[in-house]
Amino acid sequence: YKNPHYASGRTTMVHLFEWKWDDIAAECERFLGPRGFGGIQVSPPNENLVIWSRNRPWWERYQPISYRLVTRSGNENQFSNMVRRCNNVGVRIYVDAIINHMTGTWNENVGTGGSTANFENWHYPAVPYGRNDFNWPHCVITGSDYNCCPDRVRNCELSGLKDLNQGSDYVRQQILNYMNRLIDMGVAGFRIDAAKHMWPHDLRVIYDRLRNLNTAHGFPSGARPYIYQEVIDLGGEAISRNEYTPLAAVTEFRFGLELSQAFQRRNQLRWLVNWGPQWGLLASGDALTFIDNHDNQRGHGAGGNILTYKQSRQYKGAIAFMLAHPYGYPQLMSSFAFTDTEAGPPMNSRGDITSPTINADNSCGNGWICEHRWRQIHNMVVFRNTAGNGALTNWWDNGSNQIAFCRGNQAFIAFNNDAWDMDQTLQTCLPAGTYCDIISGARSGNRCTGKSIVVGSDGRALIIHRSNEYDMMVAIHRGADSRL
Ligand code: ARE
Ligand code: CA
Repeated sequence: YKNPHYASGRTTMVHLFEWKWDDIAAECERFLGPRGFGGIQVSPPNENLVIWSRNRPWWERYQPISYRLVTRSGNENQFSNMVRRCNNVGVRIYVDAIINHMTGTWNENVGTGGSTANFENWHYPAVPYGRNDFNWPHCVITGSDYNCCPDRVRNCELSGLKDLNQGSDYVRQQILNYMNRLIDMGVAGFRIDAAKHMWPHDLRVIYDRLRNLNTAHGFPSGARPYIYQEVIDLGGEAISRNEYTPLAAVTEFRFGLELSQAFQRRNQLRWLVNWGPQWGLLASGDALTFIDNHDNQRGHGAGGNILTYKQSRQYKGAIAFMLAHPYGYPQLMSSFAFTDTEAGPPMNSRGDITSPTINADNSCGNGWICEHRWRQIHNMVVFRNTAGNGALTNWWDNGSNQIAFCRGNQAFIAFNNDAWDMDQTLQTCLPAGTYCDIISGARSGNRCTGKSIVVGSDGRALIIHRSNEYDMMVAIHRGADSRL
């Protein structure tokens, strides 16, 4: 369950938060496929409670009312169409699966597909679930439970959301019907929402009864879904991420926290020389890595001082480090703009999500940030694909916030997060030639639209990087996108 089954040569997924299925299909064909993205995490595709009393917040999608595939992102046809079109251009789909709970009690009770529920009786007729399918006696998780009481974290309600009993064979079967239907449609795996709130032995039973990936969508025969479990473990709680790594991959929340610190100069970049398990991170193959996610970018979930699109210079630095460094399986965040942390995606007065527009410079409009379309970010996806399994070599640092390293004989990157200029001749590991920096620009025909870097026959290059430049890094690699 730890292999994302990316198409060959691809390495990176993006969370297209709250995007519509038709827009995602188009984005696969016009941008993500051609530019080497490996996959997409989509918002939960199953029916959720409509919450007009809070003006359709983003978090209504974490309140399931049934497993019918009808949401503001689209219907079942649109979903399966998207999966097919994305797979056709080499981009995999990963579903955010909410299987810990159903919607909490609320003053509204109609779902995005028209289903209703009788909350007081734990009755969800569109599944159907009834009283016996939930954990008893009824209880609600409190903050201190995370420190003392694993059984309460697993068997009580997370923020009042009705807590399903995954020990029940009937409940397991409903969950499996939902997930297996998605596998048949061609999805490549799942994010398991709130995995910490479910017993590892129950999850194991569910994972082991999932079907193999659909070979008609280009997966090898016998391929198991990629599963990354949302377990927030910043250390010191009663439940450890290590209880979940024997099952499948885990979201590594310490990764974005530490890099956010370092790129905000709360820690020197030179200490990243041994980035990985020596920092207390999971084994590389177990870790789904990211800087920000849809929760902590707005102060939900793990919190912490997390970099987001709002501090773009430092954010791009942290993302570039994530993508340049061999550790982990990276996921990019692609956001809609927000100031109100509860606000949902751009929508019209009927509550329909409005699509991103695409500007001439490739950026998005209409309220969508599309970090994945920022040149500094999508060019680094190509950098990572080019670096492949190449080892990290030629580490250099100035004893402060200037660092540089190579990946195999394929790629080289240098960062200057100091308040003074960088002026160094560095060993690059690349063949002699002129390379276009893929951060300040790109290669265009026989010239570079940004900086160019000359590598000598000894593999060394003069790297001059001012502290006041627009971005804090330069990156070059073999391959047509960078080498002249
Ligand atoms: C909303 C309202 C609540 C209301 C509830 C029920 O905000 O006030 O009581 O609905 O009506 C998201 C939002 C929630 C929202 C929920 C349902 O973040 O605010 O509740 O949707 O609409 C814990 C979990 C972790 C979870 C985070 C948010 O362990 O799994 O809390 N993250 C996932 C998703 C969220 C989603 C849910 C789960 C629910 O990514 O987007 O919630 O499906 C310590 C612990 C962490 C704990 C954290 C916060 O750090 O280590 O484990 O995270 O505190 O409590
Ligand atoms: Ca639970």
